[in-house]
Amino acid sequence: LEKKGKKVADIKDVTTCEATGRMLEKARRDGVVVAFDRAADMKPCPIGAESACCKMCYMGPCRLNARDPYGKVGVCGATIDTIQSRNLARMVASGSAAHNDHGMAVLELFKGVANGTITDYTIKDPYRLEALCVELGLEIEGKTIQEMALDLAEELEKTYTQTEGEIPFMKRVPAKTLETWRKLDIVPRGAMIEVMGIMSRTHMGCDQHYENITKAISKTALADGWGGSMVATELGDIMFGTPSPVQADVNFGVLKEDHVNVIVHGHEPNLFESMLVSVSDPALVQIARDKGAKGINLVGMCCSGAEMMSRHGVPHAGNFMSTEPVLVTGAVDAMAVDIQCIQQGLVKTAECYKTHLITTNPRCHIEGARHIEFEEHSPRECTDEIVTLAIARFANRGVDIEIPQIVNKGIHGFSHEYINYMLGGSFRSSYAPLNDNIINGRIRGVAGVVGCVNPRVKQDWVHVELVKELIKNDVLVIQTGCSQIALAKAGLTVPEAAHLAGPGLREVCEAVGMPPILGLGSCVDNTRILTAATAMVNQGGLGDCLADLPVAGAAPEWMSEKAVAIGQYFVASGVYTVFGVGFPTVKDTKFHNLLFGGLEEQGLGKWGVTKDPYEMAAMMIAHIDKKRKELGIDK
Ligand code: SF4
Ligand code: MSK
Repeated sequence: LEKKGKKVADIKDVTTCEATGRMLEKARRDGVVVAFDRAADMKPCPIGAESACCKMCYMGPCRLNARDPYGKVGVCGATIDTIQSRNLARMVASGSAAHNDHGMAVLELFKGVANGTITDYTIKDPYRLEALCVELGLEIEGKTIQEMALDLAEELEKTYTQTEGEIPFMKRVPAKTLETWRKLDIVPRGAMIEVMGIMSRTHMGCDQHYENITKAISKTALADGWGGSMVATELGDIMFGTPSPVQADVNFGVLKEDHVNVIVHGHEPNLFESMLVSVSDPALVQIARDKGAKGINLVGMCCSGAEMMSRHGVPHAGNFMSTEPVLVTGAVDAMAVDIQCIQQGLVKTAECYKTHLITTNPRCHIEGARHIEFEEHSPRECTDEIVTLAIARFANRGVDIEIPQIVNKGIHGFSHEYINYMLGGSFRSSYAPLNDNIINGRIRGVAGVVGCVNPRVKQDWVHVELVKELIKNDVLVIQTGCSQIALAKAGLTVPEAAHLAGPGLREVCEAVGMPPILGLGSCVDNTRILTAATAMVNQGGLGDCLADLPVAGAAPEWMSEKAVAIGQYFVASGVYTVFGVGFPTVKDTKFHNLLFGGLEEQGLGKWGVTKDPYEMAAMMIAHIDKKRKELGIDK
């Protein structure tokens, strides 16, 4: 790039991940360009960054002036508030659609397992199945596991297809929160109709009142968090097992030069579960050995990696921004991808290092990548073929291998059920219960720190600094997705990290033997945070709705539309949610003020934004303290 007069990333400014940094240096030497370099060469459009442009029709695109937002309107007369609310609505629709599409695929898989047409997966947690049936009001008396599963599948399908009424998981929502949603008319009917509704109302010349559009935004986001994502988490646990704490290795050092290395990257657990079976197949292992390998090494990345690490302790190589640099090691024999957060740039990087990049999902083909379709009725056909390709590449690598020998050990897999159990079986029992510890002030509050990494900020740095600051101030941190991996790489997902916590939190962590940072799984598993928060309300002593809780959320390095949908479902659920990097609105406009304050006045949560991790922590802690004061537990 430099030779062509283009800007390149200064490595020390773009990542705090040492392994990623070393591979960026190698990429330079090898003449390979990755996303950090493309970001340095691609200045974000300042008008788009603040969502002051509209391309909803071809009378435009229309650009407004973010410095004088009310000085101009679009050709049709659309104001800045209409334009930005429509834009955000479409981001939420896309993010919610992505999670719901994923959740629907998990439901289809579950149906196949229940009716016996899919035989490669089973129901691993029948107790969880039964408990969920009871929670959703389904009759279980005298029913077999299969009958319960079929009833549950039929009920949960409404999450997507229902066109009137309320989605099934509204039965989980605390009564007062649900009452607020009903009053505001933001209870989702079904994901499909809510996503369709957004696409329809944001068409040129339709909904042009930012307040009405904001209602649709909340509804569609809630159809994600309490809808498709929640279904994916619950059914994933029923089929593949509910996570409980497990030790796992994280970082590039999990790759092994003398093994065939297979990486799975994406979001769907079924590809990964079947790959786990393929890499353990004695026949395939023998072929690998015959080719000179010591074995086959399966490693995860991004969110399906976080899910498998949390559930089974499968090693994890790194988060989203490390997916290209990991290929620069030359040690990856195959990278199998499914859906979401798969950068197209992987194709070229994989080509440079002769790695097989294989797409597996009908919804995600990439030009230049080999496609081997994954089919649930015969999943091993796909995963065995990928392993076979990886073995062949191992036998014939022909590239320099350089693996940064960095491995961080950590404890992951804190499902909400386990947090409940770990803290005393009930949040208000006498042994270190979470609610009691919040009420007595040892734990100041709870923060969900989640979300992506983004080359517009230094990789992992905002996550790590924010979390350190929170735990130092006695705030228990729960995590998912790429953020969880950032903290794991910083070595903080271990009980010994309690020494970095404030005195109260440290005491609780030491009594229970837990880290001050609890990793829950993938970004879809943010629903575990909603469920844990619901349990806190139900166990009493901390108010009677989610908005009363001394909790806050953050996505310090967000980048995806899914992150916006997640942020909005937390805000609509009553949680103060702070984004780093930036936020796609123009400050001090009516729409911005509604999101950043008005929604809270309606009984929901609100948004916040800052790039600075210390300011972010201060904002979250101030909110937690405000809630403690309102609850009368600030002494
Ligand atoms: Fe411009 Fe209105 Fe068309 Fe948007 S909908 S591009 S503001 S004319
Ligand atoms: S993968 S959405 S970069 S968390 Fe879920 Fe990571 Fe964000 Fe993708």
